[in-house]
Amino acid sequence: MKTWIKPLIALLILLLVAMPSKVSATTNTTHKVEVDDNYFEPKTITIRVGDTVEWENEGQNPHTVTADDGSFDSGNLNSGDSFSHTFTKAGKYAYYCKYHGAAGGVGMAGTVVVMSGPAQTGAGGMANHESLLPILLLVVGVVILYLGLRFKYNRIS
Ligand SMILES: [Cu+2]
Repeated sequence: MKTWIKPLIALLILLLVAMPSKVSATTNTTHKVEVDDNYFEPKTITIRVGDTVEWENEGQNPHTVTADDGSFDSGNLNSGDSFSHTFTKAGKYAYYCKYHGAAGGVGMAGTVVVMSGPAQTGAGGMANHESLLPILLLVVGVVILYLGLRFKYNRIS
């Protein structure tokens, strides 16, 4: 009895430790911003860290999506073209169209507000604990069973 229980416990503990930190609740979403002649709709969009913004030129004229701080630039977007950027840091990102606007919110311009995601990481952490709990209970159960059997075995011998 002892011989197979020990490796089993070792395996279960290994499983518990090696368990990948699970899909960290990848609720990252893609937000669409319409590029039109000559404005962005919505002008200001609020997203979370890790989210992506996709701009699509639904107008007739060419436009650009150019960050004031240079952190992203679509280059020329003809009618029907689109451009995506994923925001990995919280902050306020002002952008403009090179043809119809300028840095500082002049003319054809917009803003992406990126919030740090406490709700996101919180949900992820909870999911991790929920998925680990049954395994933890199983390990504890096996250990108790093992100790019980060993106690009984020792008393007999
Ligand atoms: Cu434009």
